[in-house]
Amino acid sequence: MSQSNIETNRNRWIPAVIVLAVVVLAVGGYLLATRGAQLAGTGRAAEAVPLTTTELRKLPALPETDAIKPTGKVFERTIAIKESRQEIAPGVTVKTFAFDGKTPGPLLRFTEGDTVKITFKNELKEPTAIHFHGMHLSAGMDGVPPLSQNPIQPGESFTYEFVAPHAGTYMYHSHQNSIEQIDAGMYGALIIDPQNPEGQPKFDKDEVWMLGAWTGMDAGMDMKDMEMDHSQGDMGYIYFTINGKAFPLTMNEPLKVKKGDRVRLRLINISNLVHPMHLHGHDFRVIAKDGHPVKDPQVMNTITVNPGEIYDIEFIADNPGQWVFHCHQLHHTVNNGVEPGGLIGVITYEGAKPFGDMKLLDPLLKPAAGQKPAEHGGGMKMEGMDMQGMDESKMNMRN
Ligand SMILES: [Cu+2]
Repeated sequence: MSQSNIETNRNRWIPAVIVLAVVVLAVGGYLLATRGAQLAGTGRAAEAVPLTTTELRKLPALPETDAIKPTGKVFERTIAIKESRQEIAPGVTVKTFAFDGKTPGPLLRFTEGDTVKITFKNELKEPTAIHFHGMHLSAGMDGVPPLSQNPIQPGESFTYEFVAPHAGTYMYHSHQNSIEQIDAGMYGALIIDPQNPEGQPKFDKDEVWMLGAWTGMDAGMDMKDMEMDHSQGDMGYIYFTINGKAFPLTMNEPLKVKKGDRVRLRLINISNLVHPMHLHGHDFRVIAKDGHPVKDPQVMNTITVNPGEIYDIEFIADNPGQWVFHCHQLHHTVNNGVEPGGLIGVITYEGAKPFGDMKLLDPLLKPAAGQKPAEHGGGMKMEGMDMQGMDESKMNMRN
């Protein structure tokens, strides 16, 4: 084909392209105009729709406590620390070290100025000590052997006694052989309520989510002698729990709300991992960190909770349905490598139905009988990995 023929052909095409463009614009314009008329007909085009966060941003910050008077009331509690067993993920039951047999342990809740006496009975085969995380106590009550006390020996008890300091969300946990005892489940939440109700907001819901991580091993196993497969987990952690349960077990205890509820959720990270917690369908405000009110609460929908950090968040339940609030470190939303699992909490509105078929979760709820936790989906997942050029004999999947 000569150069002039190409030019001629191109010239023939130009009018056709112009006609096509005009047709596309005309049809598109007609559709937009029709849609606009439909919206105008319902009045929706003219109406300004308020942001969902408008009401949330109007709420005042939590008041600060300046001084605390002793109330004269006594809060007394005895808690046994003992070996127990807990199902942390469907079909995965591990030996735990637990407060009164459960992880997390009982929620301890009292008021600023109360005289508090908490006795821990050590029924384990090893020494322990309990630390009240974030609370200003006298040094002898801090639970850190040997700086603040001698370890509580097996069969012995120790009573921590103090006047409850300022209001907030806290936790208690082992501070002896911590990595092993905390990983075995030795932790619980603690709430101190303000003694002066003036200016305190009223919440329709007030709940605690304690974030934990598990190796899937029984408590008390000597890790050094174990041949552990760390390939899938994060630092050897392969199960991730909210209040001691991984998704889909978390669905048995969802955060239940009604439309219009003002919800306070206290997030406590006792795991050794960072969890960016992301809420669907709502924004929230951080109203307190580590037991201290935040002066100008920030509206957001993802909060990164570091190990040992505690955030109180609030949101208005203004979007009915069933929603997830999950860690966005997606290695933490699995049960031993199988998704979905782990740190997925569920918020469910009264009367709300799921839009999909919940039977899809059935396979996750019924792991094969006789499977040991370490065998669940074990080994390295290779899908999506480009193995070309890799010398398999040099790959060390175990450490
Ligand atoms: Cu996480």
